[in-house]
Amino acid sequence: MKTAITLSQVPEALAGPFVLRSPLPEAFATAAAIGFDAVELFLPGPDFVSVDEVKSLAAAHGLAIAAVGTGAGMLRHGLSITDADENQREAALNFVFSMIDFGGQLGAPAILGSMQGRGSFELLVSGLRRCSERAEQHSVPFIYEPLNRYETNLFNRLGDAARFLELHDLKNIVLLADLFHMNIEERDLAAAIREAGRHIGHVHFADSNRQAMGYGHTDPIRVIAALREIQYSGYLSAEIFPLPNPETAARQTISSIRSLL
Ligand code: LER
Ligand code: MN
Repeated sequence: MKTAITLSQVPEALAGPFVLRSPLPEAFATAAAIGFDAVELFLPGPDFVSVDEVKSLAAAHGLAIAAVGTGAGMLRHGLSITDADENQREAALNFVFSMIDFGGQLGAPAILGSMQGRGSFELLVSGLRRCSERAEQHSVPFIYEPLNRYETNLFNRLGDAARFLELHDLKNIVLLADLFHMNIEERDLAAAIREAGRHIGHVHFADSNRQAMGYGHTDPIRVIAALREIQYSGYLSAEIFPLPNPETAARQTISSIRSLL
């Protein structure tokens, strides 16, 4: 398993669970200095920074790009891919496609989190199919993230989402196991991880209160044991609040992961 840390450049996401928020050169340097393998990028859109600039920052600091978020489409433009209005849906899909293309050039998958909205399963499956095909063009998967009940009416639990992917034969879509959402929705984090098994392609590594692992009441030993059991080899990405400050939260994440792996 590899380590990653969230890096946001979205002013509207100041209250969000993103650790590093300084300008990109400084944020990349901090992530590397603390010992992360990768950064997970949360950007305002695909034109905020060029792919070449991200590539050169990543190379200079020996970091990979773990994934790119798409939530700015919701936060900044109020878009969701399950909107009842067809024009809004298409605008949402085009935003997600643009982030898939941005990430794809970096070898990084894009994530559908809040942009799934609060719509119907029919619209979710047709939107996911189109995102999956778009990601396939870059030979990367597309990541679907079940969220807690306060953020979506769609999938709140990993096992339900895994069965949905199988039912609709969505082979290029992987699930994001966000331990914060899971702490609200799952009976047992480790059992949910084993149930979703090979479908899990990304992990948001957060304690129960969405702070760095070790600052809440999640038992990370059982979580890591379940991830090992399903032979998960992807990222443990710290999508957490920068508390008590970004550097301490980042260092706590790394020391927790080092003690677990
Ligand atoms: C995004 O990864 C996430 O977990 C959501 O809660 C953001 O709204
Ligand atoms: Mn998440």
